[in-house]
Amino acid sequence: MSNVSIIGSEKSGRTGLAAKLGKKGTESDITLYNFVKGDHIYSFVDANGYPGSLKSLINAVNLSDIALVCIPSSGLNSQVGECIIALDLLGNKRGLFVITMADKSNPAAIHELSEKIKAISKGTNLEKWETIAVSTTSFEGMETLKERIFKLGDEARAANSAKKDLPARVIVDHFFNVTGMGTVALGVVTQGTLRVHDSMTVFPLNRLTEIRSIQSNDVDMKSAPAGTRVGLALKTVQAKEFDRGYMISLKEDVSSKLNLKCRLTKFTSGLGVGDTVHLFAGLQVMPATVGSISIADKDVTQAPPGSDCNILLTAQNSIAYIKGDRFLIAQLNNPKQRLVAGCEVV
Ligand SMILES: Nc1nc2c(ncn2[C@@H]2O[C@H](COP(=O)(O)OP(=O)(O)O)[C@@H](O)[C@H]2O)c(=O)[nH]1
Ligand SMILES: [Mg+2]
Repeated sequence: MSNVSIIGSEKSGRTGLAAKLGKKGTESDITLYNFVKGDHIYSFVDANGYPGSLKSLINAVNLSDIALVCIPSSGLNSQVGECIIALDLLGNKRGLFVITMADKSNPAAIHELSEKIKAISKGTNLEKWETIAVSTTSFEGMETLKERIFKLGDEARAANSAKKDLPARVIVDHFFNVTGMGTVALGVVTQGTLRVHDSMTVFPLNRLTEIRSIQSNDVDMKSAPAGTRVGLALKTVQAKEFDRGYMISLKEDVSSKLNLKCRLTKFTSGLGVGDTVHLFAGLQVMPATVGSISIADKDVTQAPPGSDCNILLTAQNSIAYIKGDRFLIAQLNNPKQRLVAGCEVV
């Protein structure tokens, strides 16, 4: 199984592309489209709430191993920049740039746009990503795009298979009650292998639960390895107790006070002690306040754009995480550049 986010600017053809790549499933501010190829399932996540909602973008990216960054053939804009920064700060993703609506352009203009994409992604984690031009009306490029996605899918599966013996951990994106079945949570196994009858805990709720059944793409499974999008029937927890981003895991740290090692983007206006920000941790998002900042072990009141610093952040509520998780800090009211920093818990 491979999870692929479809992101990019508004009206860049994201939803049109998603609908050509898979069959529509669960729908909210992120919409899922599934495609079965032989033994493998591809689950596409359309960040349809973006750019209005930054959360839609970050959730889609955090639910996937592969990202498709859509750029209309008419050209680049600041939203493409924001998507590149988000992927760079989160690190560790595979992906492609997809020039959409190629039917409305010409080869020379498309070549020029791919050069511009190369230039703006230089120095980021995305600098080696390939660019493919497609059209969902003339179908040009669609077969090449699929081939490249399947190749990245093979790489992502190999990477996930190296995580299958870690403790099982599921990130939850949707939850509801099903008559006769009880509480159902949808999400992705991010590490380990989840098995039917496993005793797990829902964090940060701290509630013991048992996995009654596991489904993937409507098929019952006895176990689900890292990288699988699953639907889980759960004991002893109600759907209304869930929130998006809750983790079904053996052990998580749960805290509202976080010591973070951060890298600020070059494009933010900076971060100051006392600033109110939004913390994105997995699919969890909440307001938080910057308590203190230090640069090279020296306390400061401001961290400038592009700097590395350590900050103490107090979030409004407890969040669930483990060491090594990557967070994002954003200022949602900043009209120019919402993303501030990428962080790791220390
Ligand atoms: N000519 C042409 N139009 C397209 C293509 N893909 C999408 N569109 C149109 O562009 C508009 C925006 O597409 P949509 O998929 O909703 O963009 P989104 O906002 O990124 O999800 C719609 O009117 C689509 O019909 C394409 O490949 N060629
Ligand atoms: Mg859309």
